Amino acid sequence: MTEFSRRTFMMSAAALSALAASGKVAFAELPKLAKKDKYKVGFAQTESNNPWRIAQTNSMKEHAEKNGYQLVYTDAASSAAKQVADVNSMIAQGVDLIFLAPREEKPLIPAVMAAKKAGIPVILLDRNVDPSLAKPGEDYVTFIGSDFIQEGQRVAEWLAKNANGKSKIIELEGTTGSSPANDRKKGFDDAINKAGGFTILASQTGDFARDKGRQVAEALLQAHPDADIVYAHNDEMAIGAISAIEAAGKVAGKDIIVLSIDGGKEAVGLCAEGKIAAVVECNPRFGPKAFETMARYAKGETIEPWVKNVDKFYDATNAKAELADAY
Ligand code: GYE
Repeated sequence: MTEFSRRTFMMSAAALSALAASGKVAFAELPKLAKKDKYKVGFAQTESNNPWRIAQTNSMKEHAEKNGYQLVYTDAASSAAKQVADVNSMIAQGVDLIFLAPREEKPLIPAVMAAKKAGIPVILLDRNVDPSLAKPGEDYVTFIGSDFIQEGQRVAEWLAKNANGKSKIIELEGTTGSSPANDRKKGFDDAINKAGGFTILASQTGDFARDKGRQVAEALLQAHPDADIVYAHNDEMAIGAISAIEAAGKVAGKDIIVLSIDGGKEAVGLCAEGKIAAVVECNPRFGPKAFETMARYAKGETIEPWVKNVDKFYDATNAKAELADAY
């Protein structure tokens, strides 16, 4: 070793260990994806307890098949711990790339990092991870999904224009610690506070699930009999809330305005019937974009940090006409 290269080596070794000690730097680069005709691809799903998830899974399976790729599919059955184990098993099976729908923002970080360490690129689908703990372009390729803050904002802005004197809100939050629950709350709450004249009486998680949403809505409607608006972070909880509203002897769409996000067929149908006032779509058909993004990455393209999905909006003005196209 020349004196110069020896010094450079020692300096960089010292600098690297200092950075490592600070915990701020990951050593490995974002894994690349080799060009192949056929791939073995993982899709780590969170759960299958609602039409949105089922539509997403079907879309992924359909497009894997179209490409002739082998799909290793797992269902974490609503457990972040199982989802981490699912990703580890995909790594052990030597998949070429992992599509991951991280159930919660923080608990799935170890899975993202384990794949990176194993040299397997990860594309996040539909939910994000904590941006302070893992980054697109460094730790995973990109996040494909909707703008959840904007979804919450769109609901709030619609409400500010169409509340007709109603003002007391019960909010049913999605899965605690998930990016759509965090962001749909932030987008809505900030916009509703900005609009002024509204009160959020209570805000509680219904875990994105129909029956949990029904139970929580029932308890909150009892505790707050003056509530006249229910904002649910997804269709399943909105539909659960309608059962709770009817059980309380009230009429959804008349006594209580119900607002939702997802835009599945059942909810758009309820919107056409007037029981749900407005729904922001959250498009679950990920297959085309997921596999197209993967192909771009395999070609060596630098992928933008966020591949955004575009969402529709349904209310009384278009729900009937749009019903046939809703998933
Ligand atoms: O709104 C919900 C699902 O992560 C965007 O998760 C997704 C959400 C969707 O369970 O219905």
